[in-house]
Amino acid sequence: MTVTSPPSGNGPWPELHPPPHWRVLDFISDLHLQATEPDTFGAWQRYMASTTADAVFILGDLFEVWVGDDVLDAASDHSPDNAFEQACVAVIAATARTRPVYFMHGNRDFLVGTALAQHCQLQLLADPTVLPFGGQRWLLAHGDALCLDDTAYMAFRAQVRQPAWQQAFLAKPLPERRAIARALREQSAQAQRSAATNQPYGDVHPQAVADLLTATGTTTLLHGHTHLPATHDLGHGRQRVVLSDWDVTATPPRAEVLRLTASNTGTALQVQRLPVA
Ligand SMILES: [Mn+2]
Repeated sequence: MTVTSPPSGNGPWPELHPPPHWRVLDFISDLHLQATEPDTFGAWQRYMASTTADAVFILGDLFEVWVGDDVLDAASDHSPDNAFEQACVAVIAATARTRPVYFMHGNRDFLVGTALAQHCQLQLLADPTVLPFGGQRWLLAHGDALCLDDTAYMAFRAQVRQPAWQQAFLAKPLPERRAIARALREQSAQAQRSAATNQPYGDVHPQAVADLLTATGTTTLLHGHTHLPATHDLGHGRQRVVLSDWDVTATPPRAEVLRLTASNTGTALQVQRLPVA
């Protein structure tokens, strides 16, 4: 089923128009799947196999790192991480055979490309994307592009989102890419430890959020990235809904699906946070 529309006549913002029979949409993000955390993978695998939603939206950082779609060609990749990545891809493919699965890039998995999307029938979403659903206009985003106060990260993001940078990176041999990704993660872990605050991911910039809601004609921003799950009333009928990250081994475990359920008339809406662990 193809429901993604090209940018509408309302402006440059991509809009996704769900088919009218959709009632239940699931949103997840920031699972940071990695081979060293099999319990989080297991919880995600069980969720993906059992969800009854009409569609699943993954709003970024599904993977702790994604170094290029050529990891799908296992024969050319001798990393121990490869088997784990293949297992993740199989989970997506199995769910995508039963319902649409959408994917938006996060700051860890922005190199997920069209080859992976085709391989497992994943539908790529631009960041941000407007979603009219349940009588509201939602704005879906990963969230990192709105963390303007983290100037070091914003500079890094501007660099790595350039096609030329990505082409040069993807041209490197897989083992080298994995080593670079590892070094970057260690660097950012170091930076987090030495930061004055306890909040490693920064938070979204309130004015940037307000401006984006105005520009897109939306009322509710739905995003991940900050690992600060909450629903914020922004006044003027506006809200910011933040997804939970997943860490099944944390105390208490964090693993949550945000579910939107529209009434049969398609106008009333229920928002639920469903624990998965
Ligand atoms: Mn993120």
